[in-house]
Parts: sequence; structure tokens; C-alpha cells
Amino acid sequence: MPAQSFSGESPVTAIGFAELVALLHSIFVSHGTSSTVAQILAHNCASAERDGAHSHGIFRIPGYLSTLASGWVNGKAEPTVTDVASGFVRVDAANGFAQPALEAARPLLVQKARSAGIALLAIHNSHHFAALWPDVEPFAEEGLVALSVVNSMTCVVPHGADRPLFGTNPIAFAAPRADGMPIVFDLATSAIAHGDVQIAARKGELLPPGMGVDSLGQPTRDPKAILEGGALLPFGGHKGSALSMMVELLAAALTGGNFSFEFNWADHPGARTPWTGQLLIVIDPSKTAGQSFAERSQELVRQMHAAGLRRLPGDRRHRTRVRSDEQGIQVDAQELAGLRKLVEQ
Ligand code: NDP
Ligand code: PYC
Repeated sequence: MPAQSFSGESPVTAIGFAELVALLHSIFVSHGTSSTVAQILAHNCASAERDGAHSHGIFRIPGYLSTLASGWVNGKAEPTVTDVASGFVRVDAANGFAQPALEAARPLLVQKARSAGIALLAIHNSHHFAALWPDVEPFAEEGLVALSVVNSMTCVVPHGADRPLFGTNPIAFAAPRADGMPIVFDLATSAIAHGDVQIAARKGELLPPGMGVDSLGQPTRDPKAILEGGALLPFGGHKGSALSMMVELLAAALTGGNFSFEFNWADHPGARTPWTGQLLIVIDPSKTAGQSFAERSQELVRQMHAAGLRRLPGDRRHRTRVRSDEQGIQVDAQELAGLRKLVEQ
């Protein structure tokens, strides 16, 4: 690992993936999760940091810990998996995190997707505080197509409305391709993720225009004005707003989870994790007729490149992963020292 270096004013150091997972595992366990839950969250969070998905990497640890301390989430929850129908699996996350619920249901979900060609996983009573791509990318790595949606907490004004109602409600999609990493996109249906607004506020930076409004409903570029009584806007006006509405319907109404506006964490100061639901749809493309799906997706990529496209969604993340694997994950040295102290506490 290279020794500590400096990027601008901020000292940067490198840590290996396995070491970061182990550190985060210790932090989660020492703050009240089971070892199983800690391992899943640690892997998720370290993966985001490794891939340069900073809004959902180690930046999230204080939010996880204050939530655990508040009693809002059960860090030792044991999910209950129900085999509902030939293509339908349901999980009650038992007021725990969504990712352990997905892990518990994964074998049955994959088995159903491979036998029926398609299977749906409905997770409810769950908390999702992470990036969504880690939930879909592994399916594409085993040749399956996956789509997932999760709703979050009220902070987005639906297009044409006067007050916030929707969450930042991301949509993630992953598909295998013949030569190269799977095609993956993962995007908030808000103009910007809430995490990126918090990061901008912390750095004292202005946001681009069109991201949000202040407490009076006036457009603002000040992230603090958005966080303190203001709200975000959907991306793409009425189009992003319609997708956000769809996410509320699929992730909450269809799963039995809360809409983004239905939970109240006021009695749990420090709570940050949205208590909602999540939906996954997994498709086995080998059931489709004709040429292999992975060849077809490779052909699409070829044509996009021929049309002049230089960056596919997922490319930046996958490139960052290669760099992190070679040189270690670049993290702020003070932030890493802060994480190490959390274990001692
Ligand atoms: P971005 O806008 O940064 O990126 C969205 C997608 O577009 C990514 O797949 C990204 O690929 C791709 N992309 C970005 N710029 C380009 C470009 N110039 N050309 C081609 N592709 C591009 O993400 P968001 O800010 O919308 O979301 C950030 C994260 O926040 C997501 O992981 C999301 O799941 C998470 N989130 C989680 C929530 C929750 O409730 N758990 C709620 C809301 C958001 P790449 O990754 O390679 O840059
Ligand atoms: O960045 O919008 C966000 C978010 C909400 C919940 C977790 N991340």
C-alpha cells in the first residue's frame, strides 16, 4: 500500500478492500448488529467506497450508528422468507436492513428465476440506506438480468405539487454482456441524491441549478437551505416524477412496506434509515429465443461506442474499482482514523 499522500488540502491514505470490510464489520458489531448483518453491511459499504460511490460509502457510517443507537432499526433482525408463488418470494425484514433480507431470499429467488424465467422479490419492513447497484450487479455477474427499486424518506416535491412527498427513490438495473463488466445503472429519481446534498453542505459548495427549493419553495443552490426545511425536485420534471411515483407503488404498495411519507422517526432522534420496502425483479435471459442475450447486449454497447459514446453508466465505477484493487482504496486519512476510533469505543 502506498504511504499517506496529499490530495489538495486533505491527506489521503490507502486501505485494502478486505481490511476495510473487516474494520467496518467490527464497527457494526460493536454498535449492536449481529455478525451476519455486520458482514453484509460492511461489504456493501466498502464496495461503494472502493467503487468511488462516495455518497453511500464510509460517509454513511455515522448515520448507520446513530440509527442503531436510537433503537429505530433492529441490527440483529432475522428476516422471514415466504415462498408465495411460482415467481414470487416475499421477505419480512423484521425491522432490519434490506440487504440481509435480500441475502436470505437470494437462493430461492434465483432458483425461481431460473425455473420460471422470471421471479419477483418483495421486501418489506426494511431499512435501505445504501447504494442500490450492489443489490443488482451480482445477478448480472451470474448471467441474470435484475431490476430493483427502493423508496426512501419524504424530501422530494412531486412535479406540479407544493410540498415534498416522495423519497429520492432510486432505480437500479443490471444486465450481463459478453465481453466486459455487466451493464449497470443506478440512479436516484430526484435531481440529486440526498447524500450528495449532505456532502455539498459539508464542503460548503453550491449545487447546480434545478436541484431543489428552500423552505419557501423558492429555487435554491444552497444545500443547507434544502436540508433545513427545503426539499429536492425530481430529475427531468414530470418524467422523473412519474418514475418516482412508480417506485413508491412498487417498493411500498406492492411489497407491503411504508410509503416514504408513512413512517415517523421523530421519537428516535438520530434515526436516518428510511423504513420502507424494496422490490427486485430477476429474469433469466437464457429463456428468451434466439441469440444469447449477453451477445445482444454486447452488440448494443458496440453500436453505442460506434455512435461516439465514451462513457456507459457503470464505467466510472468499474474503472475506480480496478484502480482501488491495484492501489488500495483512497480514503481521507482523518476519516479513516475516525473509523478506527469507533471500534475502540
Ligand atoms: P448519479 O447521477 O451519480 O449516477 C446515476 C447513474 O448514471 C450511474 O449509473 C452512473 O454511472 C451514471 N452516470 C453518471 N454520469 C454519467 C455520464 N456522464 N455518462 C454516462 N453515465 C453516467 O447517481 P445518483 O446521484 O442519482 O445516485 C447516487 C446513489 O445514491 C445511487 O447509488 C443510489 O442507489 C443511491 N441512492 C440510494 C437511496 C436509498 O434509498 N437507498 C436513495 C437515493 C439514492 P457511474 O456509477 O459509473 O458513475
Ligand atoms: O442519498 O437520497 C439518498 C439516500 C436516501 C436514503 C439513502 N440514501
